[in-house]
Amino acid sequence: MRFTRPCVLLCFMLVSCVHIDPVPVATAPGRPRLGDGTVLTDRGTRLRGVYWSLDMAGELPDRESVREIRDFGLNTLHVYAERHDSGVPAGSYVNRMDTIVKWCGEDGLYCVITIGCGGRNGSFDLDFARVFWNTYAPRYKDKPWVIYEIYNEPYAGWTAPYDDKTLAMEQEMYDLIRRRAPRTMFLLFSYSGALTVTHVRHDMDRLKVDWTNAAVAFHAYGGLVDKALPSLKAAGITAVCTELSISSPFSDEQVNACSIDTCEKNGISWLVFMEIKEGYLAGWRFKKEIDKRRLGWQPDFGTWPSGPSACVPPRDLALGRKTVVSSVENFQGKDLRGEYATDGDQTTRWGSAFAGDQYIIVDLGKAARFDTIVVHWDGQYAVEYEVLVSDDGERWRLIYSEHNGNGGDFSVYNKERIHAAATARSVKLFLKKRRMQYGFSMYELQIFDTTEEVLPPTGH
Ligand SMILES: [Ca+2]
Repeated sequence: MRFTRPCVLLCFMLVSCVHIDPVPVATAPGRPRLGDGTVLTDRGTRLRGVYWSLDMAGELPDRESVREIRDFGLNTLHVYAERHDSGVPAGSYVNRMDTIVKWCGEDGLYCVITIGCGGRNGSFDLDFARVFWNTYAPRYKDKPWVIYEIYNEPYAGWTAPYDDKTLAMEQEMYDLIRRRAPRTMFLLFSYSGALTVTHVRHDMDRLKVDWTNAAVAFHAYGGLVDKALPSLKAAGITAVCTELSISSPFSDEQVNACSIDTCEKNGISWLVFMEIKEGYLAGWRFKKEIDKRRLGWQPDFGTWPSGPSACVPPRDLALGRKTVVSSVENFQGKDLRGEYATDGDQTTRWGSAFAGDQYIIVDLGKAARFDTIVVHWDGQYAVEYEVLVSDDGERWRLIYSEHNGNGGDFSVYNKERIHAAATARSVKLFLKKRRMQYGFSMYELQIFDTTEEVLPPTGH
């Protein structure tokens, strides 16, 4: 077709005025499938994603935040659609959920939909779940890019095996979803804690489920996936990590890069517990952390990040350093020595005498800058403590006080992150008040400089 000159001019003016998106238009993904022990895209690649919490305030993400997901090597949006503890009836956000599903399709993204728990993780509401899945299961049954995840962390035991009541809920929701969305891929359990093959098998065997288009969801907290994933794979259990992050030493960065590395090396699809907000994926957190830890994978869209994954963990300045403590508990004939808190072994611990006012001092060998201390407590954490530093081991200066410690939400993660910055040679935790009558006890005391640049690896 030939254009007349005015038409060409008009077209030129229009094009000049509108924003031109440089990313090619995506097509909606087809049905995911199982393969290699995980859920794969229709192209055979792994799911990799981030999340949006519609459940918390009922707000849509901004359109651009969804669109930019694929610019960061990702292909999935994990949506906590609604929650049972908000007083908002199930199904209330259906119009907003429609919008998110539509955007995902337009952007070539998979969309994993689940029920959030708000502030009540470790519980579920059966009536809420019934209404929720009766609303949503049929609604997106013909949207092949939508995946259903029955319920986020529904059980306060956090890991397998679940109790009878929770398994009954999983079974009922499985039956409901299968009936109303026969072809939709979906995920069960959403375990939070450490997994063992025996316990996961126990739960799987208790349910009547066709595992040819369903898989086990788990969350990779505490570095526990390192051991669990190879054994799950070896046992032929198909699994997807639907959250990883918070137990990173740098928990507020919400990217546990080394857990991503573990998932990549084991060929498991993964979703980071990192909300999409303007700028999060770009300069501020995701990209920075992935680059810093030298992670890579073959992205579905674009060219970042590329290359093999080779996670460089944060450097623990306390690891293997001389450690002095005020007292040592003898537990079942064995001394729980101070050095066990800095040996890098999560199974060994320091335990103090059964009294308040105890200390642990780590000599870093030379003056070093740090800004983060991570304590991996045993059940007996300090409610009140101080952090002091010294350059000569004699004169101490206070850099941090805690009067209401909770072990860092001990019941779930048992890691307490302390924001305490200094440049000094020795670090002392003066533990004043105990949670219970026993001694203070910690598995590991780690000290980090989160601003430290990761140097390129030398050699091979
Ligand atoms: Ca230890």
